[in-house]
Amino acid sequence: MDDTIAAIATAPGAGGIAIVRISGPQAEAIARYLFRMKNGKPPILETHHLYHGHILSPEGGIIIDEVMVALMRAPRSYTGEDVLEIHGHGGYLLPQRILEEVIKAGGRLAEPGEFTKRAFLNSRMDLSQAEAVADMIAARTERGLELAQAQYQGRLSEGIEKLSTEIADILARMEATIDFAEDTNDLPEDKTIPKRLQNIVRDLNRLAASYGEGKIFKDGVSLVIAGRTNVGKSSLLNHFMGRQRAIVTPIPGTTRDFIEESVRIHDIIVRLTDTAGIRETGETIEQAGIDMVWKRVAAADAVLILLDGSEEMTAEDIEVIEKLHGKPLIPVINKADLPQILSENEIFRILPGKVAIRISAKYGNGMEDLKEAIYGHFCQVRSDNHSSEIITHLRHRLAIERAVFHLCEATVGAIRDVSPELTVADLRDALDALEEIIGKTANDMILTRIFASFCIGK
Ligand SMILES: Nc1nc2c(ncn2[C@@H]2O[C@H](COP(=O)(O)OP(=O)(O)O)[C@@H](O)[C@H]2O)c(=O)[nH]1
Ligand SMILES: [Mg+2]
Repeated sequence: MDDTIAAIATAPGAGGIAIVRISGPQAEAIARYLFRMKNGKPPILETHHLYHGHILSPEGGIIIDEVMVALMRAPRSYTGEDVLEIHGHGGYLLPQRILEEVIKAGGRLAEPGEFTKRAFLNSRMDLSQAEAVADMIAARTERGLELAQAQYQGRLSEGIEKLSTEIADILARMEATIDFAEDTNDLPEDKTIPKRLQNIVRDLNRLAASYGEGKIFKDGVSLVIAGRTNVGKSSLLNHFMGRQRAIVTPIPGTTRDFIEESVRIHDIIVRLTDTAGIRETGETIEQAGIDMVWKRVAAADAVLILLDGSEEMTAEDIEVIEKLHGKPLIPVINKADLPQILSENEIFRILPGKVAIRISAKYGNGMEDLKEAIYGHFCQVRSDNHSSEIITHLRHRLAIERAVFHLCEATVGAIRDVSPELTVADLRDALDALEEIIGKTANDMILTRIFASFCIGK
């Protein structure tokens, strides 16, 4: 970390302002080298002040951009190092040219997430907070943002710290027992330990279980619209999009490729995929499209199975439904504007426990009900009670599950009164697992993986 990193911190493209961010020991020297005040003099930079002037190319003294610069001296900065921000005009080339000068002056191009990685390594935030920075940037729904912000503000860290402290306390007691036993052979047994361990396990299990919901809010869900040809799959996608996104014709086999678009239903993002209609076909291109449907279906969180209400169920419909066996299904009957032949009972017979929703993709009838059904499928209750803690990262869930495993072993050990040394080892492992979440024990590989998914300049 003794080099100085630099990157454009704002989104690329046309925009009012772009910021080049620099962090490291050379930050101030780079400012003094490239930046001149309006009177042509190099600046005397007070920390956390904005200065107006120019970035000049040192070789020819040519003005590259009119800018404001701010130096934030260590440790009071995002990374905990000296940080320089150059606020110039936005655009395709200007920020790039400033960055090039910064690199020539001794900076190095930052890797994705490297600023935040340094912030973590300098203890400006813990690892779960660093992850939340990326989540806040990526959030596309209010709920997703809210969860990211809570994590950034340290809510998860606090919960984990609290449970870790409890484990550490039990660990200390167990260790004392071991030492004591050596002296006197008289074990002052603590009967409350198994109960205390079970309480921790209960809290951790609750947290691990919240991942299902947390993931939905953070990453959204994928829903494939499947069905035989001509039931109205593309019409449905178009209705969701509010525009003519997919081609709709009365000719079966119109859609060959799949089309994926995101729509928002309340506070979740649903990635909808319109697919080729499933039928027997001798046509190579169409068959390739149909093969792809099954790949999409395999990866989807759920499948919306669309049927044509104006016709009897066909052998193809039944075949599609049979092939979808085991996949979470949302049955929908389309073309409700036409005289209806297909009954809900028939669906109920083939898909026990499922109630189909009747819509008209062409005219929009029943679309609100459908949205509620889709939402309800993924989030059991639409709660405005946001108080309970929710985790959104698989990494966190796996660490929690590992901690639970060791805590259960420790509990069994404590109850059966087996070797306290083994119980102590289990408690240590549980503690290690939990501390991995906040990065106290995270190794280089974990860090690399986490920060590689960040954007450059963050
Ligand atoms: N009457 C009626 N026709 C529809 C409805 N939805 C789709 N269609 C018609 O059914 C035909 C096939 O629609 P399309 O969306 O291409 O079906 P896909 O093959 O499943 O993608 C087109 O002629 C649509 O206009 C509907 O709700 N009502
Ligand atoms: Mg289609």
